[in-house]
Amino acid sequence: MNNLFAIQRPGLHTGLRLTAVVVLLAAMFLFVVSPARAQDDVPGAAVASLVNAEGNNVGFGLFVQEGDHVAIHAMVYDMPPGFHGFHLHDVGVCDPPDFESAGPHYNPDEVHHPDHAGDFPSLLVLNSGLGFLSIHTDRFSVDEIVGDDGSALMVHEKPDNFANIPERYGEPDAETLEGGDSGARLACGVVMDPSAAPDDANGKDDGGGKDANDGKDGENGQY
Ligand SMILES: [Cu+2]
Repeated sequence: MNNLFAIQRPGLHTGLRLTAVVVLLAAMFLFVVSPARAQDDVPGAAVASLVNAEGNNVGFGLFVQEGDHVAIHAMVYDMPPGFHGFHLHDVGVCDPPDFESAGPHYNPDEVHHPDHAGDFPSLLVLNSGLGFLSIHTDRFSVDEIVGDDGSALMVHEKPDNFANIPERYGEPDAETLEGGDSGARLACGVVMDPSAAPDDANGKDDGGGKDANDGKDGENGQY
C-alpha cells in the first residue's frame, strides 16, 4: 500500500495500477461480506464503481449495512483537488457526460437539502488526485438503495454548501434548497448488489425500463 500513497502525478499508468488496487480491495471486501449475506438472506452490502464524463473509472464506493445504519467507504483517484459535493442520487443510471440520468438527490421523504436521505459529508480530494471518505448514515438501508430503480453515487464539481446560507445573504432559493450548489456532476456510480452482473456497471441494458426521461427531474446538473 506504500506505493498507493506515494503517487504524485495521476496518469494512465497510475490509473491502471489504482484500478488493480480497487479490484483487489473490492474482492477482499466481498470475501468478508459474503458469508453474512448468505446467513441473513438480505442485501448486506452494495458497491458502486465511479466513472467520469469520459467513461474512465475514477473510484468506487462500498455500502455496508451495520445494524440500523449503513457504513459507506469511498475512494477516488484522478479527481480535481479540493472539496466536492458527495451524494446518493435517486436513479441507478449513470449516462455520461452529464449524468443527468441519475436524477436529483435520493429524497424519499421529500424534504430540503441537506436533510435528503442521500446527502453526505463532502469529499476532500488531495493534491495527488486521491480522495478517501468513510461515513455512517442511518437515513436509508442498503436494501432500500438497491431496490426499485436503484440509486447512484455522485461526486460533484464544487463544494456543497448544505443550504447553509446566513440570513444576511437573504433566503436560500429553490436551487440551493434542492442541491446545495455543488455544480456539475464529475463522477457517477450505479449502486449495485455485489452479486449483480459486472457488465451492468453503468446501469444500461438492464431491461428495467429506466431512462433519462422517467420523470426524475435533475434539471441543469446543479444538484
Ligand atoms: Cu449530488
